[in-house]
Amino acid sequence: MEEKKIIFSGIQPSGYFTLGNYLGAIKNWTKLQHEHNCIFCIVDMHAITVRQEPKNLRQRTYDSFVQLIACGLEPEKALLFIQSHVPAHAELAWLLNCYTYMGELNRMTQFKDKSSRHSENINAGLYTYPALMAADILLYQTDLVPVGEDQKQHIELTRDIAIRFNNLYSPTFVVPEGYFPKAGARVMSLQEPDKKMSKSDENENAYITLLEEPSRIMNKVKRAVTDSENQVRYDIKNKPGISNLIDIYASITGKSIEDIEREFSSAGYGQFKNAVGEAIVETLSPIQERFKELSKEKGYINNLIREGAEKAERMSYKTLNKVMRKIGLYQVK
Ligand code: AQP
Repeated sequence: MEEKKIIFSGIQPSGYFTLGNYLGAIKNWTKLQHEHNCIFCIVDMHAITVRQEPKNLRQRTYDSFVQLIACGLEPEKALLFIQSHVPAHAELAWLLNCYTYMGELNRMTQFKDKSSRHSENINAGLYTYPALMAADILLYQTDLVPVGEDQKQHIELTRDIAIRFNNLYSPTFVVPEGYFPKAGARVMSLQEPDKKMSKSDENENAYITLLEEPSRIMNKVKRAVTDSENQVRYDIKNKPGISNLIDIYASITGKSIEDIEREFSSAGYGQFKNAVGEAIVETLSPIQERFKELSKEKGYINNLIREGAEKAERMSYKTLNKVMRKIGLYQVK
């Protein structure tokens, strides 16, 4: 029998989860939890690399946990926890910082992108974000990291750090691989379709959140930037807006791009956008219902949060102790 793989992935509570987060990450996680040993983490320490309002961050972190369960993650199957509750993440991140080169960090496009968007706060945490991400992944001896394509570069760096450490000392970390979904890997902004959809975009019309009301969803899709051809045809280079909507529709319905083009060959953009909007609403409605019910159960949710952290702590300290020993940090036996 094939051995179960260890899967790790994280998500930031830096805003409310978007359709991009769902199609690129969470939806996949709900499938993977049945086949593998899955660990999913709300990475609040990553979120503070950009200034957050404390009250909002606190609420969003709780809501993020509830949303993951509402989306179908089962705490009996997958380990769910909040990053800052497990100190080994910060501890290993410091150690790995000493094995990560500035030249490597300088090349990270997410750093370039976020530092240009937050020029008033280009902090060291934003710069060393990939070392914390490497720590998140390597602590659990992860085999696979399911992420959207935007994270490819960070996964490569995590692999390089793991290989470097293993070569310097002796095999310590499993060298993880990225695992990218075929559909939904890169959901683009509805307003600037050459940029990815982001939960922290200043323009609210650029993204759809999982908790958004149906009428707002329909409106946002209607307003999505397209082109003047009025022909539902996939062409990322010349028709990025409509191609993005086709991608979203394909990812939700499971239909192929060719089938969608055929189905809407005589329809205009208005009719197609209507179908896309309705498909999104239909997918999100049951999630919203469950979210409403679950968020009232604060005692139950807080217990799950506590249990997740305890389990993650036990697992992560095994790796952390090994790393400290290999580096030569003095330990009392
Ligand atoms: N637009 C996207 N399309 C597909 N996948 C996406 N992901 C994010 N945006 C898209 C995937 O969602 C997971 C969690 O991402 P994250 O919250 O850790 O950080 P992020 O990638 O920086 O997401 P956002 O929404 O863009 O957050 P902000 O605005 O705070 O930077 C990852 O697997 C990611 O690939």
